[in-house]
Amino acid sequence: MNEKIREIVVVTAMIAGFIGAPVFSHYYEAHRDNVAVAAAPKSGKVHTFHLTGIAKPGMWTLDSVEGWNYWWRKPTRFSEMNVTKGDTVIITLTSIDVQHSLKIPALGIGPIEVDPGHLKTISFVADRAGSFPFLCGTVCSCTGTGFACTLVKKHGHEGMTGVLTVTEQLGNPDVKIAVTVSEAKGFDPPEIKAKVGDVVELTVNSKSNGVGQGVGFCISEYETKVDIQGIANGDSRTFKFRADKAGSFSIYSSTKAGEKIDAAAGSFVVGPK
Ligand SMILES: [Cu+2]
Repeated sequence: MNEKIREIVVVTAMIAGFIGAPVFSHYYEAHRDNVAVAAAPKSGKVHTFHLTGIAKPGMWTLDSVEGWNYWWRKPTRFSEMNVTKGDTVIITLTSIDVQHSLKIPALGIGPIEVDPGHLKTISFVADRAGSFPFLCGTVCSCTGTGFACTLVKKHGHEGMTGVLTVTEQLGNPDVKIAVTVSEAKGFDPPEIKAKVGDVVELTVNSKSNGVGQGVGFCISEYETKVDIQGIANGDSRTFKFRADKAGSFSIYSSTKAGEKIDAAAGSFVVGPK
């Protein structure tokens, strides 16, 4: 009889352990933002993004992936962070497999490396408007044939990309402009126009991958207001800004895109009201 009770106690303890560990892990994941928010400087709204890096398929996801639910839960790719200029952005990073790192080159952020089982927090104020790519800065250094290496080699960190868009709070556009960037024609049309005070809705279509990072669109003296970077061939990106300064400004690609596009020039002419 005694033995039976002992057996029941042991089995119960084992079951409690098996259930308790994932429940605790889930509770921990759900409560970690309180810690992150408290650590951030505050200005404007606070956005918290919990990014989990996954090598297969290469992606950052907002889904709560804790290893034990990886196989039945298909994580959703996360590739767009949208915030308003002046907002505070908090990004927590975790990894479920190999080391990943987050980089936002245009803002000088990263690479912030994160190992599986660890948590890293980044916070910054989005004080520059534009559309900036983010990516995983980890380069595959696998030379072996282990499980993790096979995953990374097959799917890689290069799929772990997305765009952070920082916009100003602006109303309906006064003028809509579309520009196509290509090797053959540079910026087409080469001259775009607005009037002082106009809210400009700009759509940039890319017809080139440049030197692998896509093309960019930036206006001199408007660098902190409109800077659209890393637009891949075939993609287009729409961005709004206010033309608050009169004059003639040059247009250039803020993403290094090879000789022809780097040398291409356009102009943005802002006339009086
Ligand atoms: Cu990675």
